[in-house]
Amino acid sequence: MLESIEKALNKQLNEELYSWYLYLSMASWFEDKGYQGFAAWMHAQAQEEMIHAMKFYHFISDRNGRVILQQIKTPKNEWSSPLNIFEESLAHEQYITGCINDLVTEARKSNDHATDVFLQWFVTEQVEEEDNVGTFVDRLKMVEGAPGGLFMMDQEAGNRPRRRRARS
Ligand code: OFO
Repeated sequence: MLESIEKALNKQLNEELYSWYLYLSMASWFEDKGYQGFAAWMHAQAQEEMIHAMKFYHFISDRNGRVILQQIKTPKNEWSSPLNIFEESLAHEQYITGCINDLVTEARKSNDHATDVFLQWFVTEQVEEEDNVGTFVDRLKMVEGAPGGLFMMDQEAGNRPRRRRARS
């Protein structure tokens, strides 16, 4: 594996670890405010991010690369509302989609087909990641100013089975 690709994959591993950290921080905000359903949803999301990180870890290793762990930046810990959190999650997922797309471009430029194929799982995953969070944003906007609606959404978030679990 080219050194530039190895470096870029290590960087993405760090991004995934940061995603895990960010969603854990969001889960803790929800717990603190009494939104147990949203907190459970965020915990599940955080777990998925750790799975993403480990996919990068194993791939780098399997290709005889070296995993170099870097510092994980401190995530934010205060938000103004559940809608604010989900809007920021959506922005974060859009950022991650951009990172994955850039990686694909780099792998193709380097003729690294194995990395390209590996990344395709993430390309598909990001469609779902953005869709899941985007749906929350739309629905939270609908119930803005209606505590009953927010309460129901929180309950629902706690009960909803996560689609992705089966294929991680
Ligand atoms: Fe949220 O998909 Fe990985 O980072």
